[in-house]
Parts: sequence; structure tokens; C-alpha cells
Amino acid sequence: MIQSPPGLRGLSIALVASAIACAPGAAHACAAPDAQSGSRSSAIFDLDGDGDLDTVTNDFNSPPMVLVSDLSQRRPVRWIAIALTGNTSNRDGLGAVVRVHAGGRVYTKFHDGKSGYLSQSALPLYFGLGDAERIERIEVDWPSGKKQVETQQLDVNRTRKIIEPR
Ligand SMILES: [Ca+2]
Repeated sequence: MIQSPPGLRGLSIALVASAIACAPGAAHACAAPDAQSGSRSSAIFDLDGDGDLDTVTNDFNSPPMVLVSDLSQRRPVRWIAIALTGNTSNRDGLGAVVRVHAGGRVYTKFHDGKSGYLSQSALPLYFGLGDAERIERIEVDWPSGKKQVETQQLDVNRTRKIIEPR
């Protein structure tokens, strides 16, 4: 029987039960790859909600593998996830460009909705912010052509919802 490693409790039983965790200190070891196995896809998202990104792979001839990052246990992690909701643009804001200004840097992402072969990662755009403790502003260029600037509710380490103005 596979037990959920700490931090994975409350997640999909099917996902966890069929996965092999590779987290440091996990009760079980990682599956050793062999000549008949290989990863076919991967999804990247914050599986355990601790701020660092984790990976789930779908492997050929072996169970899926969950790779849980321990970055947040080794150092403070500062991040923001941007969840877009389009009005004039499409509902998920696919095609938008998002710029996060934080700590004297500009972090830019194009929201193309893609994440890899045969997989789909979580849609909120994840920005790692390095050592920045605050965000100055967030800019969104929507596919509709609208430009939006957010200067309120810019706390780090949370998901920020941004709705396209009508
Ligand atoms: Ca994580």
C-alpha cells in the first residue's frame, strides 16, 4: 500500500495512490527507471500548496511519479499566481501577456495554455519572485487589445484573480 507523503494529504486519492513520491525523506524510494519505462508527459503545479512547483509525470510501463519540490523548506519562497478571467477575450484569457513588476524586475509570461506533450498544467500563471517581498504592479495585455494595470491587492504568496474589464 502506498501512503501519501506529508503535504500530499487531501489530494486526489487516485493520484496519490497510483504515484510514487520522490520527496526527500519520503517513506518510499523513487522508482528506478528501466529500459522499458520513460516519461510521456508531465504537469507542473504547486501540488502541496507550499509555494514551490512540483511535477507529476505520466510514465510508460510504470505508475505515474510525483516529484515534490522541497525548495520552500530550504529557503523562503516568494511567488504569485495570476488567474485570468476574460470577458471580451476568451474565458481563460489565453493569449494574454502578463507582466509582474517586483523587486526592480519585470517578470513576463505569455498565457498560451500549453504546458507540454500530452499534459496540461494548472492554468494560473505562476511567477517566482526571487527575493522580492512586494509587487509594485501587474500589467495584463488582453487578447482583445485592452490594457489593464493592477496596483492594489498585490500581496505575494497567493493567487490573484484578475478579471478583464468590460
Ligand atoms: Ca509545492
